[in-house]
Parts: sequence; structure tokens; C-alpha cells
Amino acid sequence: MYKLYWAPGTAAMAPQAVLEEIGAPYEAVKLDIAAREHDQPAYRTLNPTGRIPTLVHDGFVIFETAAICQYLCDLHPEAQLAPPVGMQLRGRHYQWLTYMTNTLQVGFIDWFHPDWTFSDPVAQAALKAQAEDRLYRNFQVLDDGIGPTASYMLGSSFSLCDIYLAMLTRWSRFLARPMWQWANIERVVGATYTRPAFQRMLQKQGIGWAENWPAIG
Ligand SMILES: N[C@@H](CCC(=O)N[C@@H](CS)C(=O)NCC(=O)O)C(=O)O
Repeated sequence: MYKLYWAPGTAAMAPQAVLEEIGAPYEAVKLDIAAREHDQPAYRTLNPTGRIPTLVHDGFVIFETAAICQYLCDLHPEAQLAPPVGMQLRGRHYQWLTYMTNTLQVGFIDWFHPDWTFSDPVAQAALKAQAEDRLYRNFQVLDDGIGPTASYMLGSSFSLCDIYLAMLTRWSRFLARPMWQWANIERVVGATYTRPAFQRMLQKQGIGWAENWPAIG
């Protein structure tokens, strides 16, 4: 049995979409982020980073979004959310997932929370502007990597990478140039968004998509 600790619109979107794709029964434990429940000792006992999400699987506790998602993919190979170990495509899967977690997520943190790095408002503004510029270059790398013909990030087969990309794309809706302004990203994320499992995740989290995305809204 799985237990997912989550809050709406956070990084918990990805593991919840994975659980929905897999079709495994799970308990969803909602955290009150405004009340900083994720910062309380009860939650920090599970996840010492105090960040969301966390997964508990038969008493085994795991945190870090990408790790949770890959763990679930490994336990449910029948869902075919990751290429088999040993294939070149598995290497590509690692590449994009790592790029999104190590580079884009860091850029988003700098853009959303420059106060986590600098207390000086001038330095915060400079970091935010620099992060935005960096993110646009990161979006270009992703878009070029997908190319004009692929249906999904890994080519013809849907994978965890697409779920992750869709989550980051939703976060980008606050930027002057959201990720869907890159045509290949838009095509892939559009295909992910319409999947019933992704729709169930959005509905269960009680969140909409990106109101300012004309193609989807
Ligand atoms: N590296 C972590 C980051 C997770 C993360 O930053 N979660 C955010 C929500 S999207 C969070 O917990 N924010 C609350 C806070 O830091 O106070 C992961 O990928 O799981």
C-alpha cells in the first residue's frame, strides 16, 4: 500500500500522476502548506528536508520527487513509464529526468524563491532576472532535444519524463515566456495533459491547468 504526502500544485503532482498511471491503490495525505505542516516535527520525522512530497510504501519512506517516481516505475514495469534497464533509451530517460531535476528545478527555485539565497532585495531581483534568463535557455535545450516530430520526450513512447515536463510547464505559467511557447514542448505536454491519469491527478488535487495557455486553458 502506498501513502503519498502531497499539497496541491506542488512537486507531488508527478508522483500522483505516476500512481494514477499505474492504477495502484494509494492513500493521499494532504498537507496544509499555508500552515507549514511540512515544517512540523511529525512530517520532518518522515522527510528531514521538510519538502513535499514524501512516499511511504509498506513502512519504507522515500523522498525526492524524481526518486519516488523512478521507484514507482521500477516496481510497476507493466505500466511502461520508463524504458527497460540497459537500453540506450533508458540512458536518455536518465538524461532528461536529471536535467529537469538538477537544472530546471533549481532555476525555478531561484525564480520563485530568490529570498532563499539573498536577503538583500536588490540581489534577489538580480537573481530572479538571471534565473529567468537561464530557464529560457533550458527550455530551448529541452525543445531542441524533443525535436519537431517526436510525440513524447523519448520519441514514440510516453514516459515519466513527460509527466515531469508537464509539471514544470504548469509551474512556468507565471513567467513572461511560459514553456508552452516552445512548440515541441507544447506538443508533448498537450499530449500528456489529455491523458486520463493526468486529468485524475489534476482533479484529485483540485487544481486547474494554466489559465493563460490558450491552446488548453
Ligand atoms: N528536491 C525536492 C524539492 C521539493 C520541493 O521543493 N517541494 C516544494 C513544493 S513544490 C516544497 O516543499 N515547498 C515548501 C517549502 O519549501 O516550504 C523534490 O524534488 O522533491
